[in-house]
Amino acid sequence: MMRVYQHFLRTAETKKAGFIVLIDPDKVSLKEGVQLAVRSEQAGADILFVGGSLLFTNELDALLTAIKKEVTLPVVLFPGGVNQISKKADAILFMSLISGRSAEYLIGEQVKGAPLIKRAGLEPISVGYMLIESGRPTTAQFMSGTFPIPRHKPEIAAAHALAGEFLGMKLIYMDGGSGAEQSVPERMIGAVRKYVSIPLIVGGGIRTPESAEKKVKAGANFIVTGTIFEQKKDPNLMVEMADAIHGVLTV
Ligand code: 1GP
Repeated sequence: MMRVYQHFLRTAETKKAGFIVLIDPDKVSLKEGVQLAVRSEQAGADILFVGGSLLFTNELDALLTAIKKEVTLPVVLFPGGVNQISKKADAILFMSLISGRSAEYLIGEQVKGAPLIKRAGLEPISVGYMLIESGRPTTAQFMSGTFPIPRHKPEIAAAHALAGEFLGMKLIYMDGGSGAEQSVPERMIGAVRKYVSIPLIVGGGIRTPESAEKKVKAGANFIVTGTIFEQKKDPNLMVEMADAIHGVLTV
């Protein structure tokens, strides 16, 4: 039971922090997606996320099957909506967009998705998902029609995260959005960390090992990176990122 969630907890306990690589099926070909997954495992990543705000491709099942064949890392769906459920993954982030006030993204999509997840036999992991202001508007903000939490208001973020924990959510995910201009401020991560005891995932616009390390030092338990590894195929960067997140580097 809750096998993948246990992996999250174990990683948060035994490593300084966990390294998650996000693969967006719309941004890579099937072959590139598999290569990225293999590179991630070799570099020392702990978990793979697969998903995005939209889904143009019809190859989600095929991509997941191909990735599962090549790597042993847990593969977790990070869905932009109910159209991104596949039984080929190991688990799914069952997210509620708690930073917004859109009934559809707070509970509507979840009601549509729950029976599909049950039928697929996927492990749902309850996540309080928070969009954080990050410069230019991101796809996630536009698609959900919600305001992100202002980046200079750490106390608003802390209150939302605490509400998520009190509602029984298992993880909090603070996201600047894919390709964010500015990543989630360390001051805000610190404020949230001070109040919540569940693991904290931080992603969006993290491009360097130094930046990842700062987020970990501020209190992030998991760092998610996607865009940078679609753009830069440099295997060293991925290893350096993993080392920084796992506490091997001292920046
Ligand atoms: C987006 O947190 C993820 O939802 C990853 O963001 O693609 O900017 O690394 P990047």
